[in-house]
Amino acid sequence: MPTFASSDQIRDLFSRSMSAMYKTEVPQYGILLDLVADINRATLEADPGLRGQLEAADELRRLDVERHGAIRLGTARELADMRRIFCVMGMHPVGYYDLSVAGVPVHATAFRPVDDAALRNNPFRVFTSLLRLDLVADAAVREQAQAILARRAIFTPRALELTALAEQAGGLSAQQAAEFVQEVTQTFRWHSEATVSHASYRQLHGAHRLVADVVSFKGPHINHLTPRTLDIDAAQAEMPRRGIAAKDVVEGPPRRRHAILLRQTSFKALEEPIVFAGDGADGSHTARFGEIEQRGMALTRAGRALYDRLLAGVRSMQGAGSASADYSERLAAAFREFPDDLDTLLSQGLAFFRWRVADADGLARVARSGAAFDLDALRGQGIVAASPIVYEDFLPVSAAGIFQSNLGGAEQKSYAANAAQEAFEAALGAPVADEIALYAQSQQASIEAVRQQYLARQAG
Ligand code: OOG
Ligand code: NI
Repeated sequence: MPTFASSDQIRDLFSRSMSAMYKTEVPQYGILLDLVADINRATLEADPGLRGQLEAADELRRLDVERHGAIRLGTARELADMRRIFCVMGMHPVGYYDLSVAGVPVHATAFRPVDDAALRNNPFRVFTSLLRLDLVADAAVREQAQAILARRAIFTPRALELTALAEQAGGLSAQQAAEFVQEVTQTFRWHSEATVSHASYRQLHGAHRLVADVVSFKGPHINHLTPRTLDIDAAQAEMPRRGIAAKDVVEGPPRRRHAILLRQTSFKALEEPIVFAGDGADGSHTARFGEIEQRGMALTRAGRALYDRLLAGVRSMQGAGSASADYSERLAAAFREFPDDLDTLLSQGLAFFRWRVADADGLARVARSGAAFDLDALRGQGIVAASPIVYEDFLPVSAAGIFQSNLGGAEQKSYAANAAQEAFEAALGAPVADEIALYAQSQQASIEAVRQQYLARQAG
């Protein structure tokens, strides 16, 4: 039996490799990393309770390596190969995001680890969009884009070879894994030479800026990498102090005592010089930016429905990214309806929790008394504890806001709501997992583990 590098190890290597590359490509990203590290350190020092909570949930370890990236692919074939490659790193497609409702001609999934141990190790995730040429009205542009995309190969031959090898052999050796990571990283590099002429670029751009971004280059450059902060409002305030212009509003829910889902802010995409093909004309393109996020607890279907309803009252999908001056007050006012204490969130079934034994002696005492297993009673006595499960996914309205703040306010195409999950899954070559079902499983597994300990004490 050969020894394989674990998928956790490969993912960790890959996320570090991408981070190192993006730091040299976009120096502002390095500034964001330092800023987030400083704020996280200060937040933990000021709030020992939070530190203890994160430590108990074994979440402190992953904080420094935690980030997500985003890429935009052009064809079904690219997406299907991407799925195979991410699978080697233990990253699987979770969730379906339809961005057409927000005027962006893509749909997407998030590749991420799905099991608890892998998430604790390194939760690296990549928001992966697929261009939808079917939403481009101009047939000539559509065909031109298709023809250009059909000619390109975004993965190196060696990356695909090593992927096939991993699939056949069931893994990669440490040496192969290092080579694999290096090869795959190449795909996401920035190319300052476009593969199309300036005239073609302008045509593609006319259809939608996203079309130009996906079609005009050799490959899908990583367009941002996002570290996780423990206090996004502090991060937002610190960005201008370090010479970075933050977008106006923080996406997602308002600030709360107990954070839910995901809050995000970003700085605008850089205008970068491009040399075009054929005519050799100089021009520029804006695609790459920086983002910071704060993660809160995962919500149940009921909790998510409440979130979506409250958010929709404040902001429509169409208006995402262009918020009015009193937006944060209106947001805060709307969310007063969303309970902000853990007991209520738990008892009303609004959020997911991970259960654990907090007092093993107490558990043994109650178990031996012959009482039937009663989770709520045990929690009431402080014998078991429940802490919120972190939200590992993305939010479509926020993603739309992020896309739009980087497309410039002028870009406001509207497409009819047009979810096409089946077509996406056909392109992907696999179904996407339902993220809410994953959180429910994880909660259930934690309850089952507590119950097993209880039964073992009862028997022993
Ligand atoms: C992806 C935007 C979505 C997020 O954090 O919601 C995203 C993109 O711009 O390609 O990364
Ligand atoms: Ni992002």
